[in-house]
Amino acid sequence: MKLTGAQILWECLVREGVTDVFGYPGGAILPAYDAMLDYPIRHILVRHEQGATHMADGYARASGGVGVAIATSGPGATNMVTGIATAMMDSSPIVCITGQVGSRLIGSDAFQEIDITGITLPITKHNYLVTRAEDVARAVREAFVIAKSGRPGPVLIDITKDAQQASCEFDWEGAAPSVPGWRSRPEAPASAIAQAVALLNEAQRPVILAGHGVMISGAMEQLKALAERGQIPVAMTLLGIGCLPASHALNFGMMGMHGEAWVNHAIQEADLLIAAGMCFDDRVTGNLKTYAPNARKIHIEIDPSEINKNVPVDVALIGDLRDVLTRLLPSVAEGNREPWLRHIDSIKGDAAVRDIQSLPDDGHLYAAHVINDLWRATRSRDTIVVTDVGQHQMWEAQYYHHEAPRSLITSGGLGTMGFAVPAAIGAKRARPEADVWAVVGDGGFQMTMCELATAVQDSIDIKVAIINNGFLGMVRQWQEFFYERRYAATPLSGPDFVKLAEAFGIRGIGVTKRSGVLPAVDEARAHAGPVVVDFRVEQEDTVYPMVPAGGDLHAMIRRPNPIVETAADV
Ligand SMILES: Cc1cc2nc3c(=O)[nH]c(=O)nc-3n(C[C@H](O)[C@H](O)[C@H](O)COP(=O)(O)OP(=O)(O)OC[C@H]3O[C@@H](n4cnc5c(N)ncnc54)[C@H](O)[C@@H]3O)c2cc1C
Ligand SMILES: Cc1ncc(C[n+]2csc(CCOP(=O)(O)OP(=O)(O)O)c2C)c(N)n1
Ligand SMILES: [Mg+2]
Repeated sequence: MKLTGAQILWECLVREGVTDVFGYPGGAILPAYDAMLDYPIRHILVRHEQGATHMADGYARASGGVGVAIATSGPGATNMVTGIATAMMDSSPIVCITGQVGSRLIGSDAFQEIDITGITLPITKHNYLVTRAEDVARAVREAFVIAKSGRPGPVLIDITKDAQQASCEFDWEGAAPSVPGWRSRPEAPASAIAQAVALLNEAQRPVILAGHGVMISGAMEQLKALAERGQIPVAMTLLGIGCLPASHALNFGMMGMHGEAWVNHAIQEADLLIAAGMCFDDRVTGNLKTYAPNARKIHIEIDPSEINKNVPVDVALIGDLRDVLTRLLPSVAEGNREPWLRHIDSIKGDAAVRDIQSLPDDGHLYAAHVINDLWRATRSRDTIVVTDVGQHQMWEAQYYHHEAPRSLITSGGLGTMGFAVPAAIGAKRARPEADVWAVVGDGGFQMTMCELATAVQDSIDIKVAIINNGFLGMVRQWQEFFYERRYAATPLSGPDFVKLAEAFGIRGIGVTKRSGVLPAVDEARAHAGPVVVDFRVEQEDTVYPMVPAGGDLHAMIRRPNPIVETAADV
């Protein structure tokens, strides 16, 4: 069967199971757009190509599949860079397709010619420049294998205009992927498993550090079984949240810079850390020289380059987490670690009184209260929260208690402001039956709020909670602690978000009091179609605890007790 390169592209995408593509057209990708009309593909027209990549990313993270974004050459392609880097840092499988100028023009600085494979080389797992129709099918098939396999990540396929236009014989079988090494999943040797089991069984004060890899590998049951059999407390990274239900007795909460104080203390006092699908990010370890000084370390990880990268470990189990845990579990002895669990409970100490939740309603609206009430109002439903980056992101992690895997989607590694609204759109397309909330700061919202028009045009029913503190809050917090409250370029104005929502043709709700939070969430949920809720919160509230960057994990800045800082106090 003879097809054009453009037809082959869609033929292959459909065969890969793709139903939704997020994109924006232009000259160099026009042949592909023209051919698209003949295929069962839902194209979601974004307002900026960065949005397309975040939507593909949100789609991938919500579904566990691969998200697809498409753009034209030149500025279309360069606008994708931030979203590709975001996906790379968080191991999210997306395939980005870009048009390129005609192959004979390459290197001539042609109109909208840019070397996007060169630009994205360090931020993709792999990329392709396809200059012949004959090579389209193989590139697409390989791209899906590479994006999904091993440690997932983004792949870019740049297709010249003439390769899209030319015709050739379409041969799906003949284009079977030949990616050296992709079939060989690393497998931890039995001797290493035995070593790990020995460490586990003799440990008195073990802590499991559960990360994003638990979700990627689908090892939630195995992780729970390990924790329960060994009676081992589980701490999570930001990206690991949801891998064990928040209500599980052995789930102790988030670790790291804004993690729970008792979790960080437990890590520092532990005699064994079992790192499961997490990469010892600097937000997690703080000062490496003083990190978990008494602990032996087991690292279960699919990417060998992560082993000993930041934290030297005693036993490395390189392989898929679910496989490794399945092999390990039968030899793990039933643990009785009552004294250790009680000890961690005891170091919770004054955390409760320092918790902003414990303070009486003083008429101010705190972001933590908003998030906690959002959780209360949505917990009984299948809800995905997609956050942006900043203080609100940390409060979400602390005060929204996630029970299900993939129910929190957030940009951790790159920390990309502007992520939430488009990623929420992608998540909603992947899981239409779920309620999807974007929790976003007033800064990040203003970076990609144009995508509200996408939600309207394509009837994508997301709810947006703006945590509006009139500041680039997280940067303001750093200025408060480390720059003597010199607020350089962090006070932030914005439009009237309620009126803005109305201008987009969607429901806008403003909230200034705690008593207004639950009714607003209920109203938003009951409304069919996108809603923006503008929560006007305390301007100078601070995320506690905080480990200063590079500081010792146990030396956290704690919320002064008993206090709440308000703008009126300072
Ligand atoms: C403002 C801000 C503050 C932050 N504060 C914190 C904080 O306080 N605490 C915190 O935890 N994070 C925090 N983060 C996030 C932090 O920067 C990292 O993104 C996060 O800690 C990474 O989590 P992870 O290692 O679980 O995930 P990833 O970085 O996604 O790593 C996952 C690991 O799992 C491995 N893996 C993938 N698939 C498999 C498999 N099948 N089997 C085995 N292994 C696999 C991967 O190779 C990778 O090494 C913050 C981010 C921001 C923006
Ligand atoms: C694209 C981008 N630019 C800059 C930053 C640095 N940064 C991190 S948090 C933050 C402030 C975010 O402000 P806002 O969106 O209002 O959220 P808040 O912290 O107030 O909750 C900034 C500027 C970033 N993470 N991403
Ligand atoms: Mg803000």
